[in-house]
Amino acid sequence: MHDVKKIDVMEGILDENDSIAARVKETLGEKGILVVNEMGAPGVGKTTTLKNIFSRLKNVKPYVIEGDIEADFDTKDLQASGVQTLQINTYGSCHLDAPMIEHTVGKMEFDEKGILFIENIGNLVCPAEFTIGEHVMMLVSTVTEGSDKPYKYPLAFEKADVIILNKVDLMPYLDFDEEFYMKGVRQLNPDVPVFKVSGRTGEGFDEVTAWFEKRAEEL
Ligand SMILES: Nc1nc2c(ncn2[C@@H]2O[C@H](COP(=O)(O)OP(=O)(O)OP(=O)(O)O)[C@@H](O)[C@H]2O)c(=O)[nH]1
Ligand SMILES: [Mg+2]
Repeated sequence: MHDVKKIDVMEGILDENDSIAARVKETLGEKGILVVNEMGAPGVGKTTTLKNIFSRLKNVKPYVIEGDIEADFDTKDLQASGVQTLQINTYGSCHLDAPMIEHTVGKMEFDEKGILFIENIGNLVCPAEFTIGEHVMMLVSTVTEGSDKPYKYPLAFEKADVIILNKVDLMPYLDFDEEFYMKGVRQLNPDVPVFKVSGRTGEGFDEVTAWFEKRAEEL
């Protein structure tokens, strides 16, 4: 016979994560830095979304932390455009956590008020479960994923403060059912703003950028 003891470890780990996240949020908020946790499945256009926002930001300085399991293509891409970008590689973990962010933030130089965009690991499940110190949870979703995603992956849609529906330039070639998609979104998150955009044509990004500038001003 084996003695089986149940040890509730998850709760302790999540408590620790949440208290560090609260510290990150408060410290950066006091410096005038709005923290954005950008989530979305692999390839939905998270980096493309950042580039479209950055080329339109007028009064607010962008900063970036890039999360990837491996490699640093997106970081090099954003650094080339002059944006201070630091890389986190998790080498396996499917999400970023608050200790990783606090450590990386400690290496950054915030010389002006602005917005820190944290591109989370490409994944529609795990990142939604961990707060990392964000003021704003941004979900990037796309018409190429299919219109049933809010129903299948509800947590990310429920937690989002803003949803970007990307790749609308591809709508004519797909069977994306916008009404069904929006019904699913509204069931979970009645008031969340949803911006229809194309990272390819730039459509919709003036409105997205204005939304973020307003949030940064309100901080
Ligand atoms: N047609 C079209 N292609 C797009 C659009 N946005 C992004 N793409 C393409 O989609 C691919 C993935 O875009 P990324 O911005 O790298 O996506 P990501 O979510 O950052 O990807 P990971 O970081 O690997 O998870 C690239 O080939 C982009 O050029 C869009 O609005 N329309
Ligand atoms: Mg990317």
